[in-house]
Amino acid sequence: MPEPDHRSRPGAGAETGSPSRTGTGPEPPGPFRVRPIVTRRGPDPQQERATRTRLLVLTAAAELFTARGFRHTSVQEVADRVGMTKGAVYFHYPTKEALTVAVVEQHYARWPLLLAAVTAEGHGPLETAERLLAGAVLAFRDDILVRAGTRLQVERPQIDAELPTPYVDWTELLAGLLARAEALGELRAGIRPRAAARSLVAALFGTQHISDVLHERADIVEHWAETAELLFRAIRAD
Ligand code: LUB
Repeated sequence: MPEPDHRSRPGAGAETGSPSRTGTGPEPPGPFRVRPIVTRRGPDPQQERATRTRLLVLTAAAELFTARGFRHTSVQEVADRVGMTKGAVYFHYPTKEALTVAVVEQHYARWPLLLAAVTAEGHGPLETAERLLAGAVLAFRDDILVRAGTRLQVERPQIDAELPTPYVDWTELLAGLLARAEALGELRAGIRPRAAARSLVAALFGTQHISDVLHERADIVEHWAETAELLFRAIRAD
């Protein structure tokens, strides 16, 4: 473990790892589990500073991973980007793999926030699914941590770390919404919620990937609008 420099708090080794990994209790069921957070009696300025530092590091890493991928990004470059020593970065994330896992976890941490925002709009389940996917599309275009997490998932075979399992949480979430839509008579007869959920996830994954490769996602919104119209017309009852 490298020595922390002056930017880091000595004795805070237990904080290494991702910010969302601080809890140890059992995870509640359901997709996009939010890990429990250790609560404190009052604000801890050192803790807050460490959290801010980690976010800066993760954002810099996400920019580099998005542009160059895992293999062509070094911890030294991440450190240079945030004006820290490599040792200070290693203090928070002991390996490039730990940094990578933390970035991918931040990707998935975005979705509970989107889900809460869309759910608060109070639409029916099918409309909720449509709006969630439209919101995800904007994040694939604009959110550097989402973009980095997506590229890193594609590079899984090159990364010697256990990344969160991709695709399953979105499939679970959409299958649940479509099952509710079915119960309300909103689904076309014969449409199976889970099969339709898998198709939606595959379609969105494919759309964002193709748009990324061909146009750096500049056309993702239009392309997803086309595909979503086709798919939701197929699954919605007349
Ligand atoms: C989504 C990606 C990219 C699925 O859920 C995931 O893991 C995803 C990254 O791995 O697309 C499409 C909703």
